[in-house]
Amino acid sequence: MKKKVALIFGVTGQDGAYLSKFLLKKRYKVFGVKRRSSIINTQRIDDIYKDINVRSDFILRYGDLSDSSSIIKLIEETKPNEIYNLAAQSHVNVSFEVPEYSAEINSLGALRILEAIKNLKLEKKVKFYQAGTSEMFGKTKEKFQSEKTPFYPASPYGVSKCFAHWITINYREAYNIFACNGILFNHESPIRGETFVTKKIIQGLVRIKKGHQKKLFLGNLYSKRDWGHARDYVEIMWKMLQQKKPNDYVIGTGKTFMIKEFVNKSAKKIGFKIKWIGKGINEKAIDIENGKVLVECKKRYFRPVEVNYLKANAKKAKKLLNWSPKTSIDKLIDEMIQHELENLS
Ligand code: NAP
Ligand code: F7E
Repeated sequence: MKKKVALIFGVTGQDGAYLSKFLLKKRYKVFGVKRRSSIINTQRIDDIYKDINVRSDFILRYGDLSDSSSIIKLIEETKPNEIYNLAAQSHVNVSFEVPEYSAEINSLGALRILEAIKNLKLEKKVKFYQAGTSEMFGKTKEKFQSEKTPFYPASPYGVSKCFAHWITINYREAYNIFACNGILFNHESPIRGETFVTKKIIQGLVRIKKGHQKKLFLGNLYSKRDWGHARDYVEIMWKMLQQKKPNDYVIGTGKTFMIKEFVNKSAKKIGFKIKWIGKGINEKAIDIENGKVLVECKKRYFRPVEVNYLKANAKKAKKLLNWSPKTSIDKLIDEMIQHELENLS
């Protein structure tokens, strides 16, 4: 039987790596799109090449979401059954620094792929997944956020993803494209980017424990996030595209924790006994055993506007896709700590 073909934009990212492995296990042929970088940045997917069972089905191609010609060429040449748009300038705080670029890639990038799908005379109907985000809910006041919760984005990143969300729906309705939005809440893993808070906390605390770092600097300790595992979340991206009809789904655990609670849980597991002192920017975590400061706050890690509270209502995905997350926050932290210990250089 002929293998299904998937085209993944953003293959070098956290989700791109997990999704590639997931699809290769399902016997897909996977084309991954990477952008040119001045240094090789394929660490997250290098292990695929070591696996002789799958590496012949994994092909990397150059492309960029700012470049329509590369997108059109890639779709024409690879003839995918499924396209996953995971590519983005995905850092919320950085989006305040590079707002125009964030919109260019996150909003217009999605539009460029949809335009290519619409205009190309493809032999088979291609299915499209758009990586939406809980950041679109932003300053919401709702206790749980579902597909019905109005968006109130609070960063250029969040706003840019709202455009991508609505243009995906618009092209589905206008041109009958099989296009789905996954509205995914935060999902983490051992291969999460180092500047996202979970990875930063665990990497920092492990390095302090082993004498490779002195302190960890953080921003707002009081925002709350609904954290799941990326491995569980890529499965649902695929599942959305296996349904009879395209649809949009909220994906999250339905549990929420403060950044400070994440620090407390991680510190305990790494073997620290800590106490918090001070308030606001002067708040600090102290190692009770030796009195040293472990965590301090720094102004530069606070955002101009904060998303204070996110908690998913993923009942639609549970009902229609029979999906629920497999990994608890404790298991996620354990896995991330284990990875840091193994990779401490
Ligand atoms: P990530 O680790 O930051 O990966 C982003 C990917 O996009 C990387 O492969 C990056 O390439 C690529 N990329 C950036 N700019 C590009 C461009 N101009 N052209 C082509 N590729 C480009 O993000 P992630 O955590 O895997 O998230 C995947 C997607 O889901 C993103 O769209 C993100 O916004 C969205 N999302 C993430 C979460 C989450 O909690 N992780 C939640 C909801 C939604 P480089 O490696 O070269 O930088
Ligand atoms: O911040 C606070 C920060 O950068 C989480 C992206 O994948 O998930 C991610 O966006 C919280 C925020 O993730 C630091 O203020 C405190 O309240 O890990 P983060 P994010 O902004 O929620 C969504 C769903 C996406 O779609 C995005 O692509 O932690 N925080 N101190 C800090 N955050 C960072 N990064 N660094 C700190 O030092």
